[in-house]
Parts: sequence; C-alpha cells; structure tokens
Amino acid sequence: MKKLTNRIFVSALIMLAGITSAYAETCAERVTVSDAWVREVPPVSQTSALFMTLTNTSDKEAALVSASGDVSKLVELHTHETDDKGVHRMFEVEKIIIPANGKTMLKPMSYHVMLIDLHNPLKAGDMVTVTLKFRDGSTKQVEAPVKKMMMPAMDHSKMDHSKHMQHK
Ligand SMILES: [Cu+2]
Repeated sequence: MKKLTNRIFVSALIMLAGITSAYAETCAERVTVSDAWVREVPPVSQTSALFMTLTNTSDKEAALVSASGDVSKLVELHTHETDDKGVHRMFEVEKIIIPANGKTMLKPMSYHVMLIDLHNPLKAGDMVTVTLKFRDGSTKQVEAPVKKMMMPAMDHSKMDHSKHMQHK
C-alpha cells in the first residue's frame, strides 16, 4: 500500500513539473516587451499606432498573431513599406515573428500595432492598454504611454489606408 502511495506521489510530482515547464515555455513567458509607446495624434485623427521592442529570451521562435484593446474599434498588426516611387503604404500582416534569442522592433516605418477608429483622442501622457496574443494562444498585457513622435513627422493620416486590409 505504501508503495502505491509513493508511486501516486511521484507521478503527481512529474505531472506538476510538466505543467510548470509547459507554462514557462509559453510565448508570453519567453517574450519580453520594452519601450512600448503610442503615437500622439491630433484630435481629428482616427488612427494611431503602438510601437515596442519584443525580445525573445528563448531558443524557440515566437510569433505575435494578434492584438486587442478597448482604445479603438480595430487593433491590427501592420507593417510598412516604401515603394520605388517613394509612396508609403502599410498593410495588415498575419503575424510578426520574434526570432529565437532575437529581437523584433515595432517602430515607425516598420512593424506596428495599428489602432483604427479611436474611441477618444490620444494625448501625450495617456496610458493605453493592449493585449498581445501569441501563436501558442498565450497573451500578454502591455501598458504603453502616449508620446509625441520624436522623429521628423510623417503624416500617417495621408497614408494610403485603403489597402490596410489586404494581405500580401
Ligand atoms: Cu498601420
């Protein structure tokens, strides 16, 4: 009888260890977020964007697959490109990869989390909460302050948003 109890105890320990390590391996656990900020926009603007650095602390690739939040009607993962005529364009992407032991920067003129149809104007100093969802279903909440953009202004509102639903 004692042997059986021991065996149950040992299997319980193994199960527990399995659960713990599986939990530690979620994308949300492996990816850290730093320097998150949201671009301040004039009150007339319907859109803004969230930028941040995603760092993967593991030797397994991670992928961001969606984002959500109540700051705007839509929250999408976007990238940006400039064609050979100098025309800026951005479009939705299905995922943003964070390479094993690597970093992916979401920054102006590159990957960003697009906030479309803002419920309220975003002013410097406001805090925006967005939930990131990774490929394995794990999620991570990001609190980002609204800031003025510190680089030469590129007017987001004049960009061609008509293609933002297109996948490339
Ligand atoms: Cu965009």
